Amino acid sequence: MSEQQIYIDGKFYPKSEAKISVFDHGLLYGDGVFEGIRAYNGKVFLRQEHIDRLYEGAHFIRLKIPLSKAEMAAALDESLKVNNLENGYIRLVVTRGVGDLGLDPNKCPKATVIIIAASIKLYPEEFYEKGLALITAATPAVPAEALNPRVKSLNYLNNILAKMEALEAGLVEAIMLNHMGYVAECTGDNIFIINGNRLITPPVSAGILLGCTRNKVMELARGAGMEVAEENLQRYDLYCAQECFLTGTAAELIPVVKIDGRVIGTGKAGDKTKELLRLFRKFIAEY
Ligand code: PXG
Repeated sequence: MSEQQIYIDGKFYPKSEAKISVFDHGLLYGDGVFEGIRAYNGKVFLRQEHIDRLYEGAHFIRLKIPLSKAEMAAALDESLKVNNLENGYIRLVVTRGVGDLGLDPNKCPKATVIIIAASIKLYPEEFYEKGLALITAATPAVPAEALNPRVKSLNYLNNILAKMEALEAGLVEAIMLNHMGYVAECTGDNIFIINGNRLITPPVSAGILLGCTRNKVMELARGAGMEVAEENLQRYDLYCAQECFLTGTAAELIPVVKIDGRVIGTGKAGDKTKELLRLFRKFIAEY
């Protein structure tokens, strides 16, 4: 197999030659935005949704992306093609670009655009059948007033600290609460509960990333006749929920059966959760 080809600023480089400057402010300051995107059956999944979120986040941090949205879409497609990938994972990164050793973003004349298309290591099927156990992290979510988590920025340290707590506990994900004590999201996934016919997830005002998977699952649930609500949740609501699950690009939709050592619902993947997973996988297959 030929070497993986990485897109940097309009050109493809073999992985071993794909390098950026040590003066790039993405590295020096975490100044930039990114997306994690899936490809299924040779198509970039939710391509427009990811591009729209990237450009909105870039706008918020006053970063001009040197490509039109259409050009970016074409670059994503090209990255799949060049790497002969049908199914995989695409990391799209836009940094402030090369500057000097000060914070001043005006010293960075041009943003750096990087696209890495790779194969993806899937979560074991067991997670989907048996469900995950989670803990609530002691590390709180970054307040929206500081750096709004709606921006998928290159500053993920806070989430990484919470992820370490999960790993320390032998788990793969942790729930992050906001500064009010309400549930925000997990380190790389959004969270949902189900009670009766109601699907409930924290609102954007809780300080979350508006997940592309989250939005699609809410749409599918409405289509299936469920009532969908965005409401602030306390840990109480999680502990007493009938069903719970996570959504994310990598995870797709994974049932949650234990939180902080407490059994959620029946302790098995919930029926409504399984139905939503089925609908989501059907949507992917027909995409
Ligand atoms: N919250 C956070 C903080 C995230 O980083 C999500 C929610 C889910 O959003 P999407 O749009 O993916 O439904 C994310 C996304 C990885 C990885 O490599 C993480 C994400 C996406 C892709 C890969 O761990 N996080």
